[in-house]
Amino acid sequence: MAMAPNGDLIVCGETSNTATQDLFLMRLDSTGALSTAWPDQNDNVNKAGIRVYDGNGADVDEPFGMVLDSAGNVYVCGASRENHTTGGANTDGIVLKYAADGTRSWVHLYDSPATALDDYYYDIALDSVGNVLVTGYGGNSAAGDYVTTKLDSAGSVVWTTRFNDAKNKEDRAYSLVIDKDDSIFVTGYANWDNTSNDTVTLKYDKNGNQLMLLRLTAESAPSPASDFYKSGLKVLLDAK
Ligand SMILES: [Ca+2]
Ligand SMILES: [Ca+2]
Ligand SMILES: [Ca+2]
Repeated sequence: MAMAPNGDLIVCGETSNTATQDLFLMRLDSTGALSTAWPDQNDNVNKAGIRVYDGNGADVDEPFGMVLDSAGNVYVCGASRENHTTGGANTDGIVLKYAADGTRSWVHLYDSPATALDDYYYDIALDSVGNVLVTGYGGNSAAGDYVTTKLDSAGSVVWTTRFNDAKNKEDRAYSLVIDKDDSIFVTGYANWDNTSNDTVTLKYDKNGNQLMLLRLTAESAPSPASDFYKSGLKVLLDAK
């Protein structure tokens, strides 16, 4: 959920019917009515204030994060099974930009180099000059890795970088935040024996070079015994 410059509320979510699940955005004005700031586009929805993204009409498109810029452009990240017909059933990370009038500007898809693997973007933020940063999970042939991508405001990839921890198990990033120097902090988990996870937080400079790794190690004999899983879920910066 986010607030537009004019005070409208923008909500993202997932809608489904028997054929497909789609990503949707809903823009509400101060009275709670669908906002005419996003006029009816005479599309398959035929409603002001509603936008629906359906990748291929037959599979899942779902959002996990959203951010607005000061001009009212909306950026959404998530996952789409749009490409599943070409690579077997798998999701790709997705980023969508909608202009202030609700017109979709572009779609970016991330599909891991190895084919037919699931990829997800879980969090999204904008840097000081309007680039779009997303982080999440990219499959590999063993298990997945952190994947973090920088896009410019036109949707072109500036860089994308992956983090595969030394154990070569599943690594998944859930959250990112950007500091005043446009460095990027990413947090999530790195699995090390298929039952236990470390929390791993990375810092990248604005060019995607890894500067730092902070690890909170899972205990080898945790108490209680169920306490195997440690994972960063959200990273924030203080005022300085
Ligand atoms: Ca769909
Ligand atoms: Ca994929
Ligand atoms: Ca990995």
